[in-house]
Amino acid sequence: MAIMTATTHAPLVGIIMGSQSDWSTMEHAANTLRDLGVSFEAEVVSAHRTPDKLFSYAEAAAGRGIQVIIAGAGGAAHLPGMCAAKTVLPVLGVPVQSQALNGLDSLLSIVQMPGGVPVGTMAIGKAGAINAALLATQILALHDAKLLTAIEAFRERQTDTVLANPIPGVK
Ligand code: RP5
Repeated sequence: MAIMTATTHAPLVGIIMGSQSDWSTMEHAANTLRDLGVSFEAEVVSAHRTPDKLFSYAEAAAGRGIQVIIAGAGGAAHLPGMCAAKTVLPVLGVPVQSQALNGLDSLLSIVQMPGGVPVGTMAIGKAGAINAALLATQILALHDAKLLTAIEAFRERQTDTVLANPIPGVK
């Protein structure tokens, strides 16, 4: 079942994750896309528990109009790599912070793809989820002036916030 967070327009970005337990990380990607005005869908698709669903999702994504896939997983995180193996859409992998090894297992599982099947690997956890959404938007913005403006405005706000609060702990 899809997590009920998808935007109403035809989704350009597909967010998938290995488990419901990944949502507390991956919702940061969803929130960032929503703030930037990017249409997306979000769904649990597990490489290990629902492998057939993963194959059908990855095979059908481009035909449904998805342009970038963000895949988050933790532990033995095969989801981004297997998804990338079944589609030529860009796949951005988000290593979810695992309890046992703090996400180092997730990071190494996702980043060490064999030559020939790339996954754009983000940072572990929340920062990675946010950056996956920003990078997906930047990819879409190559052919979408509205999204380019949204990214430029985001950067400007970010810079202004830092410059307006130069002393740590004082707002
Ligand atoms: C991975 O196993 C998921 O991506 C998740 O990060 C991890 C643990 O899943 P649960 O046992 O919490 O469902 O496949």
